[in-house]
Amino acid sequence: MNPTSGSKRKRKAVEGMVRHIVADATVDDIHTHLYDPAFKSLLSSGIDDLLVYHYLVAEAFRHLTLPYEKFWALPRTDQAGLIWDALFVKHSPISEACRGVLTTLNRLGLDVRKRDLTSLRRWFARQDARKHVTRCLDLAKVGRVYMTNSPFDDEERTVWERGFRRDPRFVAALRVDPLLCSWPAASKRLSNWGYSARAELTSRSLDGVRKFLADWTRKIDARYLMVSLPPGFEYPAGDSGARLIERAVLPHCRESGLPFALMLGVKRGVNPELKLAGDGVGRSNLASLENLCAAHPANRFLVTVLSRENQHELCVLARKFRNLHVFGCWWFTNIPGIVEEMTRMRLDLIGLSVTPQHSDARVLEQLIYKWDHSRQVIADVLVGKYGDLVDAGWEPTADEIHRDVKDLFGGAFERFCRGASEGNRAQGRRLDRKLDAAKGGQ
Ligand code: RAT
Ligand code: ZN
Repeated sequence: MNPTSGSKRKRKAVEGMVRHIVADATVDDIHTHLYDPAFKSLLSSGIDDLLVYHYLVAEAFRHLTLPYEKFWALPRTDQAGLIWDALFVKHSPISEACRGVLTTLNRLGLDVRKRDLTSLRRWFARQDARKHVTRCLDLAKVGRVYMTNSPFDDEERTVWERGFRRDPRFVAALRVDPLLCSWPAASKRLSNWGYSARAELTSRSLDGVRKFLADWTRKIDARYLMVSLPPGFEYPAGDSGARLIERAVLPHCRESGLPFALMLGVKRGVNPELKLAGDGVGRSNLASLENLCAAHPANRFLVTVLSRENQHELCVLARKFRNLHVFGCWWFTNIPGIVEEMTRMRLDLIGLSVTPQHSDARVLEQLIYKWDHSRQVIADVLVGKYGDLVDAGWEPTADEIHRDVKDLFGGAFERFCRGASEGNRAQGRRLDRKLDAAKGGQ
């Protein structure tokens, strides 16, 4: 069907509205590695941190010839200098992560044409730390930043234990990877902290883990629990990870009314010499996620998957299970072509009950480019979607588009999380009584 000139005009008008609304909307960034400014140096910021971002480290080593250990032994400024030289001076910075540095500097009002690292450093050194945080959040139009908080990180734990005045823009998420991925070592740490945990997963150990999770959820006011898991993750299974999920993490989530976020498909340490930059990707077996969602209807799962090949299956699962909320284009999928493909697929299959993006920012200023670039792609996709509605005779109003974009930028996530705390506690308690009865019979 050929669009008439009237419908072409309407499409144009809708396009203008959509672009404007998406560009202006405040977003809640539901997964980052940023910290409340009270954590001081744990909140990375500045040109050297922007350059020594593990996404760029991996790219720079495509060109660098020095041994890995020599690179890591260098001071951070020298590492940054090498990356700058390899990726910005000797070659054009066209990869997504390189382009991100330029977008960021440009939006901060710096002249990137000069290619002058020293003057960039001088500019960052002059910034007032607190004001700079606000400026970056404002430029990115980010309302709330979800941190990734690990009690297993000694530096971070010390700050929580000391206590500090919270910045309400930074909210917490409790990261539990060491518990689920390296239980024997984690059990020792729990035991040193006074919890009844031993390498054998006895009822006492499980109680210790539940107590640990409850204490830390309360201490940091966690909004969800989270883990990233390798492609080989299986559920149900007899290993400690699967058992801890079933017997400690999920009961705790039901009890506290919090969702459990699963980030699936990371192969840790494919090249350990690259440190943080050495992780890879593998296709996950989403039958395990299906089993989790089906077996635990009183739990809610926030899920993102790293492999492009898993994306379609994940959307189909979300159509089957309303206790599953899909979020973000994670890490290697956070490149414009794939973000576009995934966003389109998600809107086609699950409509607006999704959170299309999170930033995964590790350096404060990255919020600016990650959200600039994502907004562009999300707007492009939405322009097409609303345009199709216009062709079908439906005229979306500005209010409706505002409402929808708000949902995509944190509203749907908020509602999903609220559902985890409201509707499911009673059902959760019933289930827990059953589990306890079963445990008693063992
Ligand atoms: O995207 C990243 O920065 C990765 O290094 C990971 O941290 C990943 O996002 C994760 O949370 O495991
Ligand atoms: Zn992350």
